Amino acid sequence: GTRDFPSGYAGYHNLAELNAELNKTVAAYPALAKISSIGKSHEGRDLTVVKISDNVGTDENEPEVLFTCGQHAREHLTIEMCLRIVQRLTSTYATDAAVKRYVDSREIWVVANVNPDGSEYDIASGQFRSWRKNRQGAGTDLNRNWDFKWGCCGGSSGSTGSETYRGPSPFSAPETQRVRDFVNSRVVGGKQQITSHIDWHTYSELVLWPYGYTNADTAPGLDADQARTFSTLGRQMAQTNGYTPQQSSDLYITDGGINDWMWGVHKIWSYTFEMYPKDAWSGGFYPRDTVIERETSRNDKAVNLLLEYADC
Ligand code: ING
Ligand code: ZN
Repeated sequence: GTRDFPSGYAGYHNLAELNAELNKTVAAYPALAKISSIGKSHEGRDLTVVKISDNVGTDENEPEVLFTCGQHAREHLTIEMCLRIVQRLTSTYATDAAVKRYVDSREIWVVANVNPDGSEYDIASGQFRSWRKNRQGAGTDLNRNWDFKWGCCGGSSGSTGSETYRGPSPFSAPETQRVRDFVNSRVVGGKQQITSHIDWHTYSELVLWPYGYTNADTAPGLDADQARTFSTLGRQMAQTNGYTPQQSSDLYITDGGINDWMWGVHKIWSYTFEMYPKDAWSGGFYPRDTVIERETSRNDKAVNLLLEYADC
């Protein structure tokens, strides 16, 4: 990118650069990729979704997979991850037999920046503000604003100034509303078409799965078989990227998180990936742009695995 960022970060895409890249990809592969708005952020920026599929203009009866990035403003490497997913699934379609199979047999949705107000604020004027929340008032933690066990269990805060402020009510944030409405719109004939999902975060190198609100392995709506499936696929994906796999409440309790809503409400196999680095000493939320290629391609196999199992 060309924006005003401290040196060593120009390889990251700000919002305008992200949109330019996504538009470029759609222009280069119009039969495979399509971009649309799912509505506006609090400050009026478009939230966009890229659809990738063969016959991309047609709603086919195929399993659907969702990737979401950037719920948290300062986690810029995740934006690069979603951008890579879009670029890889289109540019290698003609040469990678597995990619062709996924694109032909699934409908893949990528929301590359769920919190554009926050990410733009985080880097405005060449600053790294380490901003996490959206830009509504003092900011809401979008990943505590989802309406499943919202605020139930000490895994979020009711104080506006807190980094994990859950908002005054579930879905009080326009950004979570828009993604909710999009996911709800994929219910066709009473059946949710989206079967699987990864929400990308940084950092710690983890693969996490529901529930986040309770330490219990099983809970209403999550039986032992389902918990085993979450764990099996989670561990399999973690084997490909070297991340540590665990139920998300083993990290810490969260309530109102996106994965719990995706599973609790829609029975979508929903994971959180915490990307590079493993610890604060390797750049924390701001690793140099020299790692982007290595650390996003590191997840190619895990993404393929999720796409592979999306018909389960
Ligand atoms: N971490 C996630 C967070 O929202 C997480 C971790 C996600 C825990 C989902 C449990 C469930 O706090 C970061 N870095 O945002
Ligand atoms: Zn995060």
